[in-house]
Amino acid sequence: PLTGQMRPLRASRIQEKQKSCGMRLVMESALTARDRVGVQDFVLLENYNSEAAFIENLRRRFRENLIYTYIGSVLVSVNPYKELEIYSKPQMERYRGVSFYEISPHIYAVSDNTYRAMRTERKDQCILISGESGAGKTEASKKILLYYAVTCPTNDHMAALGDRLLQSNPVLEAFGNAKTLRNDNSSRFGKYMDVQFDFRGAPVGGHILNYLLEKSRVVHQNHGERNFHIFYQLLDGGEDDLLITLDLERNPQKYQYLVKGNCPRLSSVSDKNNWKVVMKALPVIGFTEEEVQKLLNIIASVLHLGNTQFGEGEEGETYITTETQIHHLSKLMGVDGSALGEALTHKKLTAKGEEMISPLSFEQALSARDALAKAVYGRTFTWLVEKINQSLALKVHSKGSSVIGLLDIYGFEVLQHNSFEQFCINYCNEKLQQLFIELTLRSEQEEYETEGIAWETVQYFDNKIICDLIEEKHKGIISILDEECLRPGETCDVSFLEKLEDALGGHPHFVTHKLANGKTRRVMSREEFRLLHYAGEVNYNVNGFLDKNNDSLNRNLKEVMCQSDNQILQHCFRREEVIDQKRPEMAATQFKNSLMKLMEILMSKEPSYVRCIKPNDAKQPGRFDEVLVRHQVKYLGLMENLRVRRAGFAYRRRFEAFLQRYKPLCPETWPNWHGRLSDGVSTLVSHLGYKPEEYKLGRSKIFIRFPKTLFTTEDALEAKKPEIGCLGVLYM
Ligand code: AOV
Ligand code: MG
Repeated sequence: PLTGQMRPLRASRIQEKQKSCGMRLVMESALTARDRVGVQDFVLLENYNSEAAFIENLRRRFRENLIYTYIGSVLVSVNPYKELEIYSKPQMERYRGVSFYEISPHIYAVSDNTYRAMRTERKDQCILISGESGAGKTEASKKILLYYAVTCPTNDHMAALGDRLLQSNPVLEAFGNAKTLRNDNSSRFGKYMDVQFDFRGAPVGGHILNYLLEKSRVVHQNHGERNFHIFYQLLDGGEDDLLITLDLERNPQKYQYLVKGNCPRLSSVSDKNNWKVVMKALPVIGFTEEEVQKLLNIIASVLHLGNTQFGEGEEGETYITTETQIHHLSKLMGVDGSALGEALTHKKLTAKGEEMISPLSFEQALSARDALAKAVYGRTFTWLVEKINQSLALKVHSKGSSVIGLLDIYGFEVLQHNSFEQFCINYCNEKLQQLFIELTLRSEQEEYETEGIAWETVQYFDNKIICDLIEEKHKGIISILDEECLRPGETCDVSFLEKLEDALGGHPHFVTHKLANGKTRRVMSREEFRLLHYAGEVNYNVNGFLDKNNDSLNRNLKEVMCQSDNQILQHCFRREEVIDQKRPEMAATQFKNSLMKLMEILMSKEPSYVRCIKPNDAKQPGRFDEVLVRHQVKYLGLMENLRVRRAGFAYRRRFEAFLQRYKPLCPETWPNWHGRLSDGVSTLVSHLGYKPEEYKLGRSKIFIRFPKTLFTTEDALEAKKPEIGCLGVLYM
């Protein structure tokens, strides 16, 4: 029970702490402060089984701009959709070397704890950031990187590395992010970045793995969406002279590849400013002037390709109606114009050892043109990542180095019209959720085991069944898709759907218009299948699945491209590829294999989690849409996460830390305890009157079952040593 004397004391501590956190003053007593701002760690919620209490806690904190809350060591983050004054350098300093529980939750705390774990345990770490599109993953990953670049010691000859790490972001975002309906700066590729540290803890190298760029965006955008940022940046920010050499006009509406979404400008970002940022960043990462020029030539070529139009002759032959575009293309891509024109309207076949040229239909020519644009852009993006990797590569081999990996992928998304890309993106999110389930449950279980504490199982939804549905050999959706792509004869998207129905009809997570009794489900189109993902139901339209999975480019187009005198294109289109007749892996299988490798990488490291939540669909500050948040809390498995964490014990601390903090409360442990640590803790808690059911001693940690026990102890400490006690912090 709180005495009259203690209350104001505690409130003053809170005020002080809040002042130092730059937060608003709380004038009322501590209890109201807690009512107002909730608890900083969900394990301290009295009613931890209640979803309503969970959401109420999030809501209260969100209202007070406290966007971060823990579930044990997992950080839950709610996108504020406004700039908060919590990311400054002094804030970074506050988090350096400070333990989780001593200070309010923050992305910097996760960054710092991960860094210290890497240093002290000498084990590679990774930070996995998940959440749906627009929830704040990319922003979180940038803040982590910034924290390391600013706070870590620098290695003299590597001083510029932090800079290069940071500068790689705007470049990759310009080429790999775009405005979607969900997010004005949506990542359209997956990114895993390793930061390497030397034995002194200085960042000395980096490496990026990129995953499946959404290339289809180059040639088509849904209404209200844009192409990749770089196109608009170039048109808006490029100097007049530059645009003249690229034969470009400033108005994006002039370009077919930019008008589909009818959304040339963004209110939230300035393309012109971002152009400057990108142009400044490129040389920092080591791009030569010539490389930048070649890169921009390619970007301009893509726009010119989009404006290349075809006509249909009387005998069904296709010809190019925009010769000027071919002229521009020939100049910018450094290829032979007539060969390019020929390759855009004809295809080369080899039949019985003989080469034959056959004309393309109008439709085929359009899709050959789009395929070229996608290939050129996609491969240039890969080149860009390689180039950045060269610049970040570990220059001197350093002994005893360790790694922190950062994963920032595209979030789960459900659009009006979902296609192959959404299928891949959502599959990727399933895999990540699977990893979360395995690792959080496993590590929790392991902790109880190593500490010798009895454990109760918690029920949770395991999404392995959905992962299998998608990726299983021979039976999964990807296998069936590949088979259909390779099957000779007439295959089409609809025949693929039929194959899916035959193989997967009746699967609990797979639905089509066909009902089990042979009737049809009216609400579903005959071109769709629905997957019941962990995060919700998504209808996928099969149109384009085969083409996108095949991802092929006519051979004669490849031939033209590999003769280019643009070094980047030479690098992207290799002669060997034309000679080699072996079919490369299909897109979905490639993606699946790269995800498997990623899972292996992540499993070999010690994970930390950031779970991002999107508070509203309007991208607006201050709006907390409870229905939307509840849905995310549910599918992210946060309640289960909390239950697992609490399945016994709300709170745990290493003996030495516990003793150090509370030893003033017991004459036998104050000022110093000289015996075994566990005996010290034992002595201390029996003096405090802990009942046997309230706590357990493991091998190296004390586990406390109820938050109340800890609160009472903190109160006692506060009363005795107001300068030490900082329970207020537990409430923030
Ligand atoms: P995402 O990475 O999770 O979506 P972002 O990190 O791009 O989402 O966040 C979307 C937008 O929300 C940003 O552009 C910011 O305007 C705002 N935002 C996010 N986090 C913060 C923060 N901590 N402080 C202020 N504003 C923030 V996606 O890549 O679409 O899956 O695919
Ligand atoms: Mg993102």
